[in-house]
Amino acid sequence: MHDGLLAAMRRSILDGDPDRSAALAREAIERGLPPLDAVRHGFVPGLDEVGEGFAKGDLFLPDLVMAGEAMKAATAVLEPELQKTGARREILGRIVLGTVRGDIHEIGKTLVSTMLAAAGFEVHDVGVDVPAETFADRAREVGADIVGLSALLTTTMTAQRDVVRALDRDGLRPRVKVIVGGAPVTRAWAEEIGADGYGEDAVAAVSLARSLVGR
Ligand code: B1M
Repeated sequence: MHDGLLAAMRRSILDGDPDRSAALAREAIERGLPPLDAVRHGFVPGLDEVGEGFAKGDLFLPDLVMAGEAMKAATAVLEPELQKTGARREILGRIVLGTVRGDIHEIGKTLVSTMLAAAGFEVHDVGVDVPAETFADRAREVGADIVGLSALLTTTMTAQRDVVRALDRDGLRPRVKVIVGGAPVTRAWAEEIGADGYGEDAVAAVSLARSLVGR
């Protein structure tokens, strides 16, 4: 039913066209396409294709940058709708969430942040390229139940372990739980570094966070 729209969304990312992707996001809302479907089945396939092209050497850094800009423009339009999907006032728990040091990928992290907030968590988004100590300091400051760590590069995954160690060193664990995610991250990696869970995507991250706070 929305095949044409989803294909146009994918195309807008491949073209790196933020005006078009934002317009298509608005069209999705008007036509009643669930915002998470627009992200998952419309825009993300475009990003995946750009990522594959980049890995093969068919596309270059500017293509990656423009695809990222187009994705950000679309998610900025969809974010308020994503928040509405589970709007509730009761706070399920406090989460400090960010992308680890050395890594500036923000789109997946921000999506996870939005979905957690929509589910009822108080989310303290500390941004991207965040040092381990900042996660620990912020977790102490806000009385976090969970620290969430995103990493998109095989070279920055190890920084997730640095955060687990920083939390251990500061005596915040095991009270503060750690969840990890991002394209190269696996359940086995989460276990290896002593994290409390791995979320494959934003929806899985929400179920995981709920189970860790007993909700
Ligand atoms: Co980058 N990049 N990038 N990039 N980039 C990847 C990740 C890559 C796979 C592309 C490729 O080569 N195929 C590759 C990594 C290879 C590797 O290490 N395995 C790569 C590379 C190499 C690089 C650079 C090194 C390129 C260079 O400079 N030569 C560079 C690194 C910069 C740095 O961080 N230091 C770089 C830069 C960039 C841009 C800045 C240009 C841009 C990001 C723009 C931005 O974020 N503002 C960018 C982009 C857009 C990508 C791709 C194409 C798309 C990433 C994305 O946003 N996906 C990506 C290829 C790809 O993933 N297909 C690629 C959509 C998003 C919704 O998915 O982020 O996976 P994702 O998040 C998902 C899940 O992973 C999960 O839930 C999210 C929603 O479902 N999740 C969690 C994420 N975090 C979670 C946390 C959780 C739980 C679940 O709990 C806490």
